[in-house]
Amino acid sequence: MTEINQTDEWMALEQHWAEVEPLQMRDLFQQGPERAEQMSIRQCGIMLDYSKNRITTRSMNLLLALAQAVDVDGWRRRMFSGERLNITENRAVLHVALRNRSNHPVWFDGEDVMPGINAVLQKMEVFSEAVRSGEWKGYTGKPISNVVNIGIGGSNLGPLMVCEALKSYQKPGLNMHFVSNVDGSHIIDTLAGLDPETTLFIIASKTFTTQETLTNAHTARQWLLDELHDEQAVAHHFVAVSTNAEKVSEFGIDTANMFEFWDWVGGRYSLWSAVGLPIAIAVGMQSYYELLQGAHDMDEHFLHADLSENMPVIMALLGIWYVDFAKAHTHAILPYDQYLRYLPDYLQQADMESNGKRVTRFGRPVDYPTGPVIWGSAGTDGQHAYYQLIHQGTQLIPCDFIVPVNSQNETGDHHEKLFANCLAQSEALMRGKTRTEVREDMQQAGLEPEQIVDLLPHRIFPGNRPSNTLLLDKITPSRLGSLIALYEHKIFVQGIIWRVNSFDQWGVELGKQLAGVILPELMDELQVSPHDSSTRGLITYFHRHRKR
Ligand code: G6Q
Repeated sequence: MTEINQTDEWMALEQHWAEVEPLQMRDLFQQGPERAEQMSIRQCGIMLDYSKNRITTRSMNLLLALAQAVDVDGWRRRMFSGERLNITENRAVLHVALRNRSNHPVWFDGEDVMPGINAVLQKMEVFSEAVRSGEWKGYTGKPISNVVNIGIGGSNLGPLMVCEALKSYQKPGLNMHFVSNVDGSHIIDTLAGLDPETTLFIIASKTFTTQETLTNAHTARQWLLDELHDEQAVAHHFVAVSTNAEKVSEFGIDTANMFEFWDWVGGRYSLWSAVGLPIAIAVGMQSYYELLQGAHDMDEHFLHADLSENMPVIMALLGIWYVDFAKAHTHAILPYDQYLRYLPDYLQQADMESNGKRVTRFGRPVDYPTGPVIWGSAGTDGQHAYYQLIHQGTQLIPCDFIVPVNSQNETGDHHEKLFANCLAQSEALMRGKTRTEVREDMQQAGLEPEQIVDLLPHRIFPGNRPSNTLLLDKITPSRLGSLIALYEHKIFVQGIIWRVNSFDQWGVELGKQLAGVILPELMDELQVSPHDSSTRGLITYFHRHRKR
């Protein structure tokens, strides 16, 4: 098979970038008053304006030809029909079935997965309602007022991000906490001030073997027993979310208190499974179903819409355009909503773990860039920090601005100010500030001609810096579901074009193994295994300075 960067479609895009590179977006806007209208798409309550990108109509046509050449259409159908797309782990990729609110059968290995999914949803509903209503009691008969989710990576970031995003939907008096880091400070800080009698722990781990999670879980268990002095208390205060019943039972959690999911749910795609239990407890099952529904609506759009009118496909192609043709190395996610502050972290995992790959599905090294570095934070704070580099640095950094039209906390004119800042940034990045404009500004400010000459180069903004703007009427459970699914499918399409397996994570597995190798040597000075002189020296330093 011809490598993707040897295809006619790819080479046409390379040539086309050379034509587009000198074009200025501000000129394109002037020449085409309909540009914003033509380059916007509305779907599932999300409005994507992608007109502030360094593209022409021809760019989009050439990008779409690339999508057709790799058969995005066929691949999307293959994912939804339960094919084992995760070839290195021989697994299907069926997180879309978890939110299949149409409830049509989804077949995998000759079995409809929907009854199993519905049974777990039902169990989540019963349990979350019991906790929320106070019917579920702790060991001493008190209702639960604090829920601590212990998990890491995919078993943490999804529920953490969604619970925060839907903060205004949370039940007052029921506080959610998330512990992920094996640094003892995380769990110690979280437990400080909590009462074991009214605290529920959810131990979330797909494998139930992850060192960080199990260490934190054991510490939490001990903390509980130190106060309640009875092993029987564990059943009232611990539940597990996992695919590994044996390990859950070994830990001492009754499998009746285990919420199941399946190996065809990738960790980073698991918030739609029982890993979403903290979300259901925090916002109620009804809102959780709405979250699933929003994602399902986006799934339907992605699966059925023509590629040229397909929101995830368009976003994926724009990303490819910058990474592979404009040679951008990073992509910023900039939500203008305080409660979306964990979205950049969440998408960082979703994208970088999926497409941070260096060989194709066929095992051949790629010689074109794949997944970019994903980063960002909630606006407006970044404007007072790293936006400087986005405006005037030497790197091209495509940005996604995400902003709701209505706030979760309307107060005075805060929201108008927030919104204005968001739009002003994308406009400034696109327009820049020319030499003439900067000179006029300084003349008007009364600067001396010599000062103007000195300052001029520093105050010019080249502009032509691309961004997408995503508007939502409000961050509701359903809109949030659609937004997350939008990015999931964007990542999927990019993986198809780059011909990588977006569903494994051998780099993450390596980290899990390596920590296990060094740990015995830190616990016992006499345990020595071969290392490079740097690692050996660092271990020796640790022993010399460690106060036990
Ligand atoms: C996600 C990754 C990874 C995983 C964590 C936690 O796709 O596989 O982030 O979620 O390493 O793994 P467990 O859920 O098995 O503890």
